[in-house]
Amino acid sequence: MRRFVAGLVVSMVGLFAACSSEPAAETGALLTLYGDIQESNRGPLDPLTEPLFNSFGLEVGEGFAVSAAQLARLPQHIVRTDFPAGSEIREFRGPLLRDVIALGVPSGELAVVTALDGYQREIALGRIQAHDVILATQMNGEPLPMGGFGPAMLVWPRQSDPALADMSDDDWLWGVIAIELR
Ligand SMILES: Nc1nc2c(c(=O)[nH]1)N[C@H]1C(S)=C(S)[C@@H](COP(=O)(O)O)O[C@H]1N2
Ligand SMILES: [Mo]
Repeated sequence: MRRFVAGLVVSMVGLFAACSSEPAAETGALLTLYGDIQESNRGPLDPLTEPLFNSFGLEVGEGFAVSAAQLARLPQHIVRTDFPAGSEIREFRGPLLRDVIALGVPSGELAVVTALDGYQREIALGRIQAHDVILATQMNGEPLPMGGFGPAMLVWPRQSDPALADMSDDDWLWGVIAIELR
């Protein structure tokens, strides 16, 4: 009995340790904000351990690493729309891009968004404020996969926001990994 109780205590401690491993997951960045931001939780780029940022020449000084858990805790929005343009309607879900960017407390007026294939777009913060563009992390109820649109994708509500009705797919970045504020 005593051995059983001891075993139970050990496994409960193990369970507690497993549960409390959340902070470690918190530090893994799904997305890195950098540039003109007033909030930071990480230091400058380490070329040896951040080869993709390094090869893209991203000038990460102080940065703000946003975890998947942090994105999931922001208010979630659903955008039903076609992507690529003209294809079937799919349901994208994730936080508003402006809420994500606000985590870093930006002071500039431009977001430079980088995807994992090196594709990059400059998007005025004014447009991000004016339109309910989301940083989607899910499509049709499933997390966005790597090799598909993952880990995250900019999705604009062009079906419901008349000002976006005719927009091209240029600013619909899939594979988003970093956003510089300028
Ligand atoms: N990461 C990433 N996102 C992207 C692109 C890209 O090359 N890389 N191309 C954009 C453009 S111009 C279009 S038309 C659509 C479809 O591009 P694709 O055929 O390269 O996916 O995705 C948009 N998002
Ligand atoms: Mo395009």
